[in-house]
Amino acid sequence: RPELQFVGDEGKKTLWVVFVLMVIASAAFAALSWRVPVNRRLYHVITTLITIIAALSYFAMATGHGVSVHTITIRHQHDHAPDTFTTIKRQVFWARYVDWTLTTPLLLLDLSLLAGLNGAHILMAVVADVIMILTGLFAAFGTENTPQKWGWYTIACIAYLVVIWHLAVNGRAQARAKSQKVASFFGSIAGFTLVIWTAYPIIWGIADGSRHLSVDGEIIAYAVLDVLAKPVFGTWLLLTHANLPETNIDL
Ligand code: RET
Repeated sequence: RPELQFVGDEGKKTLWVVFVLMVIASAAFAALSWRVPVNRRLYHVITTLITIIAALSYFAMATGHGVSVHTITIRHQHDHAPDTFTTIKRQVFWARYVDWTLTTPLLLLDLSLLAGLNGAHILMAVVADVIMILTGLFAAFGTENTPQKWGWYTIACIAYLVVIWHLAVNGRAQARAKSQKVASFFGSIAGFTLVIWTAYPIIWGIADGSRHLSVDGEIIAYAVLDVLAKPVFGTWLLLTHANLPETNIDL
């Protein structure tokens, strides 16, 4: 009989709560955009899209979509007896990867515009970011405990380092060239982002990767990170931007 690793009541409730928070954040960010002229709304538009996409993904997950069940067979070798096998069936929420493929580039765009990164650096950071998420998806769909799975994970981590390099090194230098105030705000919000984003591969390793964390535990851990990375990040960015004319982007 397979061991079942499925979402429980706690997990379902969490998915609905985050869905509601993402809807509220989207409405609040849209409302904030009406307080500035249309040509000053770029950060508002990007940030609102981020929480709208997250709301859609959470709605899918809360209603039981965007998830598939993976069967993992683990082989146990014994010295003086034939091998035995145990089977795990675990839900994998692939809707997250659809969300992340779209929202992490948008989050990077927010940070890149804030720093004043040039087009080539933005493009390279975004491409590395998409590679990170899609190779992470390949890793999540490696249903056996095979080396390939952790190979994909390693490639995703390298892509993540490329993203960090573009934002941390080039982003910081560009922000400094803009003004001291922009540099200090970029340092704070990019530092916050770095800490939150780095928690994702750690949770992935404990949950999707090695299955030490239950499906509900995984949902709750990602829920906390998602709220920090999107609504909290967005509120901080938009409110600070309102008082920092050097961050204006004219469209
Ligand atoms: C994966 C697994 C493979 C290794 C790495 C990962 C990184 C994921 C990140 C996700 C960030 C998500 C955000 C969502 C917004 O709410 C794909 C988990 C490095 C950094 C910010």
